[in-house]
Amino acid sequence: MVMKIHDWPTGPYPARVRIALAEKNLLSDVQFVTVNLRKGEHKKPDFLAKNYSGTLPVLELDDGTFIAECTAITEYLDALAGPLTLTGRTPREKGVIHMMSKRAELEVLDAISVYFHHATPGLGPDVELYQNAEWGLRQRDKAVRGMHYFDAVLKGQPFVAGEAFSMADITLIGGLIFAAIVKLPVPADCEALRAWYMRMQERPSVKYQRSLSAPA
Ligand code: GTS
Repeated sequence: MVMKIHDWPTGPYPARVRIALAEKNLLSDVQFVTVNLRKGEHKKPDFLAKNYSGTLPVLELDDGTFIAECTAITEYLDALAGPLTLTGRTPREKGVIHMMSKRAELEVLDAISVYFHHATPGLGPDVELYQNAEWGLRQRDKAVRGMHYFDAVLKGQPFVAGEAFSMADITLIGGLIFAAIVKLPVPADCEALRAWYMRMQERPSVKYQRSLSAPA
């Protein structure tokens, strides 16, 4: 079975799927196909036919099914190569992991993405056809508040969703990868968040992802 990942190698969202693939030992089962974001290839009809939202990454199965959205892709990969190590085994684990991952998206990763697209040059004038800098700056401030929230969470537990590494950690790692790209520092007083991120960087899956990284 060969799966394809439509991908932008240095992007923070694709990073989430690369980390999940490495965690599940599935890297040798996928073929990466680069879609050039800076050239706007993700907004062209060819690609929109694969993912209506015009975003990366997208997983393509060998039966022609396309799965977009990092959370959905991670859930698929986790179920494909069990045991379920990323998305929870019990109903309680599943609920908490999904909630915390969504919160990491809403409060940090997606907020930084809006900041990038609206209040910085983003992907350049050919791709960024509408920008609203005020909205972008508000989202940057939201992301900083989100970092403080996760700092408080991580003062009380070792991982974002509790006692074990999960998809929620991967999502927040994506947020901090994006923060580094846009040069938004993790506040100095977020000591628990910083310590958690240092620990995350010791994981082989994150080391592998970092070995690919260069500014997006
Ligand atoms: N909700 C989507 C997901 O979780 O997969 C968001 C995906 C997303 O925004 N991906 C970025 C994208 O396609 C890729 S990257 O910024 O991480 O490289 N951005 C292009 C755009 O025009 O929004």
